[in-house]
Amino acid sequence: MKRTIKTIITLFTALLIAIPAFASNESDDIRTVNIKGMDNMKFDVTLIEAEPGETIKIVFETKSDMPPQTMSHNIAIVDLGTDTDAFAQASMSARDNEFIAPDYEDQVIFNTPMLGGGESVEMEFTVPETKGDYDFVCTFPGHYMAGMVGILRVQ
Ligand SMILES: [Cu+2]
Repeated sequence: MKRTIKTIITLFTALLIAIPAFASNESDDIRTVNIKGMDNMKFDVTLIEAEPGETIKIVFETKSDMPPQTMSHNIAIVDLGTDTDAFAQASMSARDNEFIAPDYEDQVIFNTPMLGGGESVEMEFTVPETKGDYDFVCTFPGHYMAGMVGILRVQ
């Protein structure tokens, strides 16, 4: 009887160790895409290639020593057919909504929060099934106009 209890406890302990290990192995299958927003108002990566329906982990970081109200960045990926110029223009004045214009929210398929220097975020994103070139932009005022843009290429 004593041995049975010990066996059960051993099995239970083994299970407790095994479950998190399995879970972490699974998340390792997700491809990580690292992107930084720089002081020159550019992304260090301007082309992300992905497969339709793929899940990717976007790790985004703002590299800056400036105060956040002067230099912050985000990533907003817009759907195919979106007027990216108009979206970026409208978002400049949407400070209360993380600089995402409410009128365009349904055309934003992914966005990070606005991050100041030294801040970073990890977010999973399911790539659309429809192939094409999706624009991604930083919507901090002036940055899109300065060329803070890139393409998510789904093929
Ligand atoms: Cu920016």
